[in-house]
Order: sequence, then C-alpha cells, then structure tokens
Amino acid sequence: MTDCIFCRIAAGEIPAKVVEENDDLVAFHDLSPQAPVHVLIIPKQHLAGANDIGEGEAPLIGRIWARIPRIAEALGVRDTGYRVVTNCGAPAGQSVFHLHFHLLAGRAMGWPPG
Ligand code: DGP
Repeated sequence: MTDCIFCRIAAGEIPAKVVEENDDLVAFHDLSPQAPVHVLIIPKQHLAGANDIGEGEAPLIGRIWARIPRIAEALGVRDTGYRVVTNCGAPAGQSVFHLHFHLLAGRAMGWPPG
C-alpha cells in the first residue's frame, strides 16, 4: 500500500534503522522509543493488524515469531528479558495500521500494561 508508512519502510522508500531483514519481515528501531531497546518487527506483506491474521497467515506469523528470539539475541536482550506487544485497534493504542510487533527491553516492565 503506497500510503502505508510501514509498507514504505519495507520497500526502502523511507529510511529506518534496520536490525534485520529477510523475505518475510523487517525489524527496525522505533522512532519514538518507549524503552532503551524498542524495535518494531513488521511483515513485508501488508496486514492492517492482528485481526487480519487468519489460518492463511499462520506460516508467515510462525516464521516471524521464530525470528524474534534471534532478533532479541542480536540486540543483546535475549537472556535479560523482553516484552513483545501488538496493539490491535486505536483503543488499544494502535496508531500505524500495518501489523507490527513491538520488542521492548532494557528496563523493568510493569504489569498489567497501561
Ligand atoms: P502503534 O502505536 O502500536 O501502532 O505503534 C506504532 C509505532 O510506530 C510507534 O511506536 C511509533 C512508530 N513509528 C511511527 N512512524 C514511524 C516511522 O516512520 N519510523 C519508525 N522507525 N517508527 C515509526
């Protein structure tokens, strides 16, 4: 989608601090970090959010999740704790309507999340 900022990052049209990229995903540092480590992991395929995940997307989502511990390892936080969050819908805090997983680490995390 040409008007989707994360599609444009995935296409290399908008610069980002990329941590990892493969055929399925791009992981890049969040522009507005909420923790010392805050990376976004997005599928290259446009899905508006978690509600767009169906059985057909299960292999893609599985491959993305299988990379997350490796991305955490590359960031040096694999064994020191991290949180992965997906906000689904504006009331839950979603502001970019392209599916993404926030990987947050480097500080103590409260629970329940706000
Ligand atoms: P959410 O609110 O859950 O939809 O998270 C969207 C995140 O995307 C938010 O933490 C800020 C980040 N973000 C928005 N625009 C850009 C951008 O152009 N570049 C980068 N690196 N991050 C962005």
